[in-house]
Amino acid sequence: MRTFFLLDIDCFFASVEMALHPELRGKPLCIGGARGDRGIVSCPNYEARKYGVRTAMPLRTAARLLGPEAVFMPGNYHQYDQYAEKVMAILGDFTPDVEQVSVDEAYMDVTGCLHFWGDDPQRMAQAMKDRIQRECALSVSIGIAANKVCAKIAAGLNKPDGLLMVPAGGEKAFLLPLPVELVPGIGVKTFPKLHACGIRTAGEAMAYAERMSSTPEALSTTRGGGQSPVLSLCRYIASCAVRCEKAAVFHPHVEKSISRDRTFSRDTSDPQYIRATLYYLTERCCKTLRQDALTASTVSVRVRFTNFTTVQKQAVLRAASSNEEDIFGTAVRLLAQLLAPGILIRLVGVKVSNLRGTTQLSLGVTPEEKFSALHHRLDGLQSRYGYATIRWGITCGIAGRREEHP
Ligand code: DCP
Ligand code: MG
Repeated sequence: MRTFFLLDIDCFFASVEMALHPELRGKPLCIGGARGDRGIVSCPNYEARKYGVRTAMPLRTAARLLGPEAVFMPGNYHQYDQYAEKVMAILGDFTPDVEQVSVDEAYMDVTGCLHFWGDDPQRMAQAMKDRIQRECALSVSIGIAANKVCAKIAAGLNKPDGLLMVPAGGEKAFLLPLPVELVPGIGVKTFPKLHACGIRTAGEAMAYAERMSSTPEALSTTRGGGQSPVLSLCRYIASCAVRCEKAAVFHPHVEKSISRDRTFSRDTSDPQYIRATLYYLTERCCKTLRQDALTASTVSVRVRFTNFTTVQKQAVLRAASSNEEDIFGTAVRLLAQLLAPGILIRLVGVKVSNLRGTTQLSLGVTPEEKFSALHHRLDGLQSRYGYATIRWGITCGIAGRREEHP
């Protein structure tokens, strides 16, 4: 039997700003841009959430909901990275088994360390919360359970400043009444499929999985060769009701494309600046490809003009790749076909698709393999020390500007 923690920092970006500027505490605060900017809110604090402001809402809508008292800030991403690193280092003092899964979130397997805390997971979690509060002035929420999924749900249920433990053996009772939307790892597009089968709660999904297991359909396969997606999801949910490591977060969807785009803070026709932004966005796509051991064989570029008309061009690469040299080379040719001198644009974006896994062994001999090795090294350095530590010259023109942040 194992014990997992999931720790998530409460309204992360806003909390860092409140830690750095305590006078902001108690006021509605939105990170993402100035009040009148065209972008979106990346993080509202809990005071702003009381007014209905949510992540990804346009800044102008948030400004309308919040009134003049609210504070808007563009965000200082370098500081956020540093705070996240500090928090992760603290977690490492409690257990060697820390798996960071997003900028402000980590799973921990604390099974082997519980004896230091009198075998009391809640005592250990409280000590972790206290230390992060004392050393970083950040509040976090922790979920505790015998599997990762229940730990993650528990962390989310009691936010902010939460500490919720699912008692060992109580996983099923905990999950039964919860809406399926709270089970992590299920894509939003799947919910209607579950609803169409009359499944709205985790309990209903478990019952469906059990019912189907004793029917011939369970043994039959769909045309794709696997079991029906609804049944596989229900089985996944049922697996979360047991105490085991296997109920790890589910990833039912293989990504079909990866895209990144950027709305400029001011419309621009500056070709160098647009090119630099396109390179930066291509880099973001390539990093994701490399991280997931994928290559892409199709590239498309999208441009939106001041009047909101959007145009797009697509091309197939000579060979599937995850290297900027290949993908940007094609993307920049497509961009040239979409831009006209002096014409202002408000957005540029790049998408890579036709993805497949990389299985070939790289020997580092061909130029492509050498570039690939170089990019992996750079990815490692940038993720450890920050993007600005080492960068390609072409992106220097956007250094420190909002366009630079993913
Ligand atoms: N973030 C972002 N855009 C998104 C989602 C998140 O820029 N679409 C950033 C801002 C968040 C940070 O990532 O502060 C962490 O994301 P979370 O989902 O953990 O959200 P918060 O920490 O803001 O809130 P919560 O208290 O719900 O964890
Ligand atoms: Mg968070």
